[in-house]
Amino acid sequence: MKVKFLDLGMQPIANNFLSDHDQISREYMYHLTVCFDSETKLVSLGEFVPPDMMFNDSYVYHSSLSNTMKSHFSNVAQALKKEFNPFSVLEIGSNDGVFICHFDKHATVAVEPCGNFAKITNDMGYKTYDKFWNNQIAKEIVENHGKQDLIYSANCMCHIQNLNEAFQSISNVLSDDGVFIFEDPSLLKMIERGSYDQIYDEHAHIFSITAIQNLLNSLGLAVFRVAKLSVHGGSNRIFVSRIGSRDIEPSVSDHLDRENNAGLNEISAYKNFALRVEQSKNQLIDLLSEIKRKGYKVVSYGATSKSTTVFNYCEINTDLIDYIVDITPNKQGRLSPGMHIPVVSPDEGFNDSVDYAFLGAWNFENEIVNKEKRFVKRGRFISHVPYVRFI
Ligand code: DWN
Repeated sequence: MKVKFLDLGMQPIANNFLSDHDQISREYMYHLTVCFDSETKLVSLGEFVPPDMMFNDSYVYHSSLSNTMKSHFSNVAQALKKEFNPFSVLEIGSNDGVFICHFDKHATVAVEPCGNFAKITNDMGYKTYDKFWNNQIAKEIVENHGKQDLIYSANCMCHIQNLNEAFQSISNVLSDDGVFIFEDPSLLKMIERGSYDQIYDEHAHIFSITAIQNLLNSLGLAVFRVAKLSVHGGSNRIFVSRIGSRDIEPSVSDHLDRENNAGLNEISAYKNFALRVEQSKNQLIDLLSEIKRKGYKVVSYGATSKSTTVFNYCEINTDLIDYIVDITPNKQGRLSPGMHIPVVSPDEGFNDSVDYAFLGAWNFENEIVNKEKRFVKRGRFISHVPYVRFI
């Protein structure tokens, strides 16, 4: 039975940065709610947005724009090559090629539904299918490239609404003793940190290991290792093989125990989380209002999908945040989804006139604080994770 535990109100498409009045007047909004399934233990959105409204030729998020993520993907690529020595590699959701660029072009194939990004990796020489991951493309890959020894996917499986089909298709493409490795935000970390902004249209599900194990087992697949990652506010890297083909390592039961102890298998933990989310909203509005009342200039740093959730849920607009700075060229010169806060480059907007900066990209706190040493001497960053505070 699915139980709704959180209501984040009407929300826009998190990465739909707007460039003109026509786009503003046609802006798509949907009701963002979150449910817990008491049988499968899966946490999912109450309403899904049609995938091609989110992932298309105008998609703006580039994984390689952060040094943290560039070295993260370089490290994982080296480690996987060393441990599994795969003959063939498939990446699902290859974005700008930040992971596959470490593999041999002739032994690697990718699937990426955002045409602008599929073009980048095709131009780099990696065969990339400009398609959503499903049964159909899985068949095409087996026909054209054979079964795959290593299937990797980062921050993509949780975007796929029909998980049964997605995992079944992976099983169909995986070679008999192949490994499927995927990483996505951790539900446990989200609950512990109160980081409700992990919830937006693209994140159709937030995974616990418990829910993933239930799903995969029913398809003849097993989780044999789980690694905790610090990226994206706390993620899990989940290692999967066919049931019986590898020993299950202690990290799996460690994670299952931790989730159980945190109450993730019961609805009450989610209801408590919802109360904390409401407190966080009130505290953030109070803090920003107080600073504004005193006449200070406040901007936001990082026009993230996460900050779309925060700003729309808390109804934070240009009364409280003057503008957002972000290094992504495709976001600059546009208005943020829903609240229509202007986005400019850090070179243009992050200058001595800024007193406070809300860290929309709080998951890159170290990288950004190190980069902005000059600001830190004078102004202050604000974060709402794990609670509303000055950094
Ligand atoms: O799964 C997803 C994750 C991986 O990325 C997607 N659904 C969409 C996206 O979510 P996000 O927008 O919340 O991701 P980030 O990685 O937190 O976005 C960081 C933003 O901050 C980017 O727009 C780049 C920007 N940035 C910046 O302006 N200066 C980042 C850094 C590190 C900087 O120094």
